[in-house]
Amino acid sequence: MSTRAGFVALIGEPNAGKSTLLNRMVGAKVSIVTHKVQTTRARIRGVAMEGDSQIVFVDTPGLFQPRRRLDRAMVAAAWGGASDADVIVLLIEAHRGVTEGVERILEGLADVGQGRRVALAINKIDRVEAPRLLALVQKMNERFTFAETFMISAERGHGCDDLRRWLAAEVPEGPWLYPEDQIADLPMRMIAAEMTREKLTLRLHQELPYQMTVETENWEERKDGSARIDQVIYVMRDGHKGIVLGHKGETIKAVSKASREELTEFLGRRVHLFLQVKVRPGWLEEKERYSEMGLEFRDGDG
Ligand SMILES: Nc1nc2c(ncn2[C@@H]2O[C@H](COP(=O)(O)OP(=O)(O)OP(=O)(O)O)[C@@H](O)[C@H]2O)c(=O)[nH]1
Ligand SMILES: [Mg+2]
Repeated sequence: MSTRAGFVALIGEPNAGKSTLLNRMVGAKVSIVTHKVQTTRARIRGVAMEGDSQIVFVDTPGLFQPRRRLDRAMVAAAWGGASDADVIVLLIEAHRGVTEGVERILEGLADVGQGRRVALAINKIDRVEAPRLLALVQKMNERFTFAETFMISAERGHGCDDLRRWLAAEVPEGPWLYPEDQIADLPMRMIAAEMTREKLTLRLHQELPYQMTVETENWEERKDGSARIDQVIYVMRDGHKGIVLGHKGETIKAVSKASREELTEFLGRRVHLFLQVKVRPGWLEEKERYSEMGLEFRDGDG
């Protein structure tokens, strides 16, 4: 019997539920999720098996109109993910319908979708009534030739098995690309940094999550089987540092605890996590920060 394997890019506006879907497909939390937009910053791969098919899901940053250098690098990574994939799944939110952002993505797809199968996944169906959903399916299919339309709830799992089965038949014949038991291919140090960034994003308000980044500086395996992980949180201003630390250090303590707990569960062993906050006004313009995030830094792109 022949095997199949291929890449499936999940694209859509920020907050559409791409990372939630990736985690659901893989069956583990590989990509971080928050209720805020622009959570995912780089391409994140998660591997799912379905019968004889290996589906490599590529979670991408949301597509929006970029302003800053970081935004542009994120959007470029997302379109790059789509153009490298065998199949593209466009996620839209059932309750928001065809937004301006969705219109712009459809324009982009007219180009990037050429010669590629593109499926539509209407997500968050738990938030709308059936008649509205059917009208949306029709409207979207008038705008673009989707190979198939799925109505799903990534959070609750509705429709996700159907989508996975369909994708398993869509990826090309060929040998598997990863060992059967591998679920992600992001370096552990990056997954660990992402977990801390998620906890920070959940606790910090307004613009602050967009003005910080987290890096794992050091990872030490200890003789007793535990891991010591040192991370740096880069912020842009002194005032931000104070907010991240919180009154009497309460915020950073809570973040550290939540991140450590999740890392402990993920790694299946004890974790000692040390967080440090550094003020770095120009981090958004530093090449090294981008490579740590898994993004491309293009000169003259400022
Ligand atoms: N009600 C409902 N909420 C959902 C569903 N799927 C995802 N969400 C929520 O939508 C929010 C955004 O989810 P993410 O998975 O982070 O979205 P994303 O598309 O990866 O967002 P970016 O990384 O910012 O581009 C989170 O609060 C999720 O819990 C769903 O099926 N139903
Ligand atoms: Mg995401």
